[in-house]
Amino acid sequence: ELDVVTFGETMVLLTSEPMTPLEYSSHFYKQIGGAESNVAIGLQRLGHSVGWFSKLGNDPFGRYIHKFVRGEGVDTSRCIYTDEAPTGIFFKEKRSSTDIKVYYYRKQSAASLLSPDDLDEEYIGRAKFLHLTGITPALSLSCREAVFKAIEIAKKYKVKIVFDPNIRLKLWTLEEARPVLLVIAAEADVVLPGLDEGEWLSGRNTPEEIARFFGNEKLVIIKLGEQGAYYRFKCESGYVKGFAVPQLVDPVGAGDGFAAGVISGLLRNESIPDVVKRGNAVGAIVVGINGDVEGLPNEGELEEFLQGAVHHRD
Ligand code: KDG
Repeated sequence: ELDVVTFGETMVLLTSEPMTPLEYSSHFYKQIGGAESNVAIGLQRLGHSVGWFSKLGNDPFGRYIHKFVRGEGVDTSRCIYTDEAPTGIFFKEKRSSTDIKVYYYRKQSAASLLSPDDLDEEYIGRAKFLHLTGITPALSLSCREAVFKAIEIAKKYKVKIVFDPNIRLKLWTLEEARPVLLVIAAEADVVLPGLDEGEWLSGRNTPEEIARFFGNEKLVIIKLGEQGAYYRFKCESGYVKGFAVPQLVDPVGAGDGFAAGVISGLLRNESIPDVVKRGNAVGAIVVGINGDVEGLPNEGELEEFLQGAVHHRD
């Protein structure tokens, strides 16, 4: 019995030497990154049971990703290996903690071959939540179909859908992305856009208007970075202040940490403001540490942070 199931592309992440342009970096740190596995690992560390799957290349990087995610305790039993394509990789160039660029080498990767046939209906159907991101439908047509099949399964088994739009303009244009992401958002029970994503998708520009655009029957949480987040669910709405970030080291992965915190709060049946606070807290912790998953806190670390935390000043 899993609390959460998620799927999508995880890549080997090669990070250049600190403050060194990629072009001049001779050494690279090998890590992993992928929005969905980041969320899966975050939730697992917070004590929940999670399943993550992908299509991996039958190569050393595919096996490395599989072992890493499994090593965190995430159920990877539905991962599939293929000989048809290699595991995707990406590079992170850190010129400073605020100037970070990523370079993808993922076109026609193993994960882009994921298709509806790769989904185990019962496996998804038994979960409490299905977590989806807007990255997967951008990877290929078959990936997009897999996302829609997963939504169908979730509806059939009454699994709640959490959707993070995660718009990646290196993968598709806004014009291509918008209609697809809006359909997924409409099917979701929980939608977690950043403010700019909310603006792009809705054409509106305040958190209140954006949340209203997505509808009244779902929990919409608009991420506002250090300022925290705005939520709306039926007739409940409000701002939840963010936390002061002691040291901004690497903002990549903050949104995934936020999603893990939110889903964790929902699984614990917390009040909506507390759910949002938990998302804010995990996001704030993640940005203080290098890497996409390295900073995700375990339960004790999150409790400690929440007890000693200082709110962000306006
Ligand atoms: O949210 C962080 C992700 O963007 C990163 O881990 C890599 O999944 C990734 C992507 O497609 O950008």
